[in-house]
Amino acid sequence: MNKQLVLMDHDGGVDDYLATMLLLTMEHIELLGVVVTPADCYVQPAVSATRKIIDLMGFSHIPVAESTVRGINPFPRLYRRDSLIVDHLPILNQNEFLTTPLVKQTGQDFMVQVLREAPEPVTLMVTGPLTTVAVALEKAPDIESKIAKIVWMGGALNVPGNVEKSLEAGQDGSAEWNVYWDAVSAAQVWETQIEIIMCPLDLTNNVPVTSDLVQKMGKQRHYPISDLAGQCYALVIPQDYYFWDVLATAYLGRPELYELREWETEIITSGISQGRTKIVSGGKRILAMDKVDKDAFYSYILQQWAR
Ligand SMILES: [Ca+2]
Repeated sequence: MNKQLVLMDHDGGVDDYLATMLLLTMEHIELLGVVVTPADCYVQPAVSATRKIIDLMGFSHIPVAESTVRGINPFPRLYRRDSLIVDHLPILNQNEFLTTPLVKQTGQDFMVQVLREAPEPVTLMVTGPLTTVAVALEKAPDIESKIAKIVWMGGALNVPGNVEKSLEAGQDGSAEWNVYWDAVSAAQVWETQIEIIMCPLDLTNNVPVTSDLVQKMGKQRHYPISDLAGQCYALVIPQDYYFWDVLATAYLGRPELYELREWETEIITSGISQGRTKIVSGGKRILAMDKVDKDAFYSYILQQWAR
């Protein structure tokens, strides 16, 4: 059986590492590399933690690349410092040396090269802003035909965004952070013909990280990956935390657990709704994950991390 080719582009938040850990357990997928976009993180510890996770999971042939793109609205420092914490978790620091390679090219150039060299179109699994994708497409428009689809954690369609009005002066609260970091790039990707399957807040709001589930990860502690997942979620359990990036990524493993729905949308790039994914008749047709079998999803991740 030919494996499905995937290139991951994450942005270094706690659930980005967990999404990477989930993707690496999927046997039908060949992961061609991981690009780290410098958004919800400090990029050096985020790149380092990513390489350590890939080492720990025994896939140290998979290259990691650091994207050097820029956003417009920085993520709050309180979110970004989680990258530093994860990079220092004891289970990720048992070895003297890192084996997983960090490529010399920038993440955006690496994305271009991987797509050009791939024998067939590649699925992009994006759990951060779309900036690296947009910059890669701008540098090399020919890669558009090598992108099978983009599965993306992003957007808020019929629910409020998560860019809080109190935090970001002048905003109306409709934007989701991955769009808001750089709505111009998201809009550029919207202008392409690439199929987009997005996991919006409409769905993730229904799938919280529960205390019960984190404790179940602990009960599987003889499995190092479940232990690491539980440690990561323990960090964020005082906040309202949802399976954002992990829920989006699980779609690649168990698409049958999801119902998709088509919408016509546009990205608002300026003004008080900057970063909003707005439903507009005549806009780009995208597919949004609309429903998920939550219990089956919870069981799936527990089972995948039991290793
Ligand atoms: Ca993310």
